[in-house]
Amino acid sequence: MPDVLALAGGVGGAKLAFGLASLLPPDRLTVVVNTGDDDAFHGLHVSPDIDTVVYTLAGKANRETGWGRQQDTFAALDALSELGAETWFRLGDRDLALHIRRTQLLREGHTLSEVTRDVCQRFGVEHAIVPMSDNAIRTVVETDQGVMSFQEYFVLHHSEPRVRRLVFKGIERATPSPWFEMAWQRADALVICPSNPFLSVDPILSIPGARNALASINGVRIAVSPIIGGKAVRGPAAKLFEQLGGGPADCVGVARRYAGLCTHLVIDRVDQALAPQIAALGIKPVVENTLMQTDDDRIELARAVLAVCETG
Ligand code: FO1
Repeated sequence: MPDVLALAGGVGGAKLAFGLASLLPPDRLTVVVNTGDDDAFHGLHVSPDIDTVVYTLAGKANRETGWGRQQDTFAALDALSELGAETWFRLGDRDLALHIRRTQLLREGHTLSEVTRDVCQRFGVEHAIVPMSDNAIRTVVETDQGVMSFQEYFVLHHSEPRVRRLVFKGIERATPSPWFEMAWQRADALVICPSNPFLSVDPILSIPGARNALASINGVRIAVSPIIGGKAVRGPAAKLFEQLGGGPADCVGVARRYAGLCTHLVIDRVDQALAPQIAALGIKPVVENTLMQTDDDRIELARAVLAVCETG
């Protein structure tokens, strides 16, 4: 059984992480999560991608949105709105409890890695879900409508502004979290979940030393394309290919971004005709159903990914 290091962003990443966690024992999987989307709301530290992965693995995620907790209520947010606070970022009551607790523990001097580990234990998640770094790294989006935080771009402005550049503020001085570094030293397979290559995966790869260390993992290094039939399952990944000069939004564009890092790329059956172009980039295409609508879909895709990890 391979020792897997998986890279994940929010909803798409969490779905494959769920599949991997269903098949691998806890000591064989580390999920390293993007924290570039982290932000402060109402004085609280919110880590949306970590929470999405934790809630999903804990069986607590809102299945309609993919983020936030199932059956949450919004009484606190309504009360905040009454008091004049901005409430475009929808934090449910139960979700808020996590941000209050996280903020309190961070203020007491604990690292984000330690807080995340504690939360996982309390939610009964045995697999390691770790932040990419314990340093503050913030994705700043430079657009035709001004410079904004990632959540302002994504939630407040619905990813509508045209993106000119992404800046991962704080990345130059950031170090990988201790569990990320341990995982890349130990892993014999790398799995890049179907997360946004620009907004979710690139921050992780941009931590000094990370991309080279991951490229040195001696084994299969496999990504799953988040682009199916030229469209992103969710979010702005497709338009970012066009806006940030990555060529057309298709799985070949995804392969180009991971060339030199990945040995394999899983593409959807609808993209089968593009397989030769991926092979021409030196990446082995693997054709599967990649749309994860049910828990069974998540597990089946994870099974296919792990089969490649074992056989190469
Ligand atoms: N996404 C939205 O589209 N609208 C929201 O109001 C929103 C609130 C929210 C609260 C907590 C949380 O953990 C995630 C939340 N998200 C929301 C999702 C979040 O913006 C994205 O998942 C990412 O950061 C991109 O991966």
